[in-house]
Amino acid sequence: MKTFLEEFRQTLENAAGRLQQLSDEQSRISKTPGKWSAKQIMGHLVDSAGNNHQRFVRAQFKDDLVFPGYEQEEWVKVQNYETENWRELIQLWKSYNLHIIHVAENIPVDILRKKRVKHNLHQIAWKTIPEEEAVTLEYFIRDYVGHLKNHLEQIWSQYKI
Ligand code: NI
Repeated sequence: MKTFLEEFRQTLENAAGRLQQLSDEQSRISKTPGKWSAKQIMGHLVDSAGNNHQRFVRAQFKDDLVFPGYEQEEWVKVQNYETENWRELIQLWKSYNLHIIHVAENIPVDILRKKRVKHNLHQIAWKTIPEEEAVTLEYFIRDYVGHLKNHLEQIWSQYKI
């Protein structure tokens, strides 16, 4: 987990630099009609960070991994991410994730690895796990990072940066 989090920190640093290559105007405009722009994708990743930060803390005070989902498309819409300042959005995303790394580093290994029989990762995970299969908090954290990286890939391929 330690190496994994170190690599995640590197991903954040590299991605933040790469994202800065886009201007405020470029990041506002989607290259694929009907798909999220870079600003909207980063906004979605801020929403994901906020929700998952809560989950990673709360998971330490209970036995299950059952958490509320959130209406992802609606969240992006009502927050009007396309009018937010691009550089500040990148900064917020990076800082929030650095804090999540800090949170994850402070979770005792027995809690990370504890088998959770009751969960709803068949609904809220990026790579879902069947309801009848036990899961761990470590899996859920890795899944969170997988989702984040997947959306970064979307930006790289959409904007050719
Ligand atoms: Ni997503």
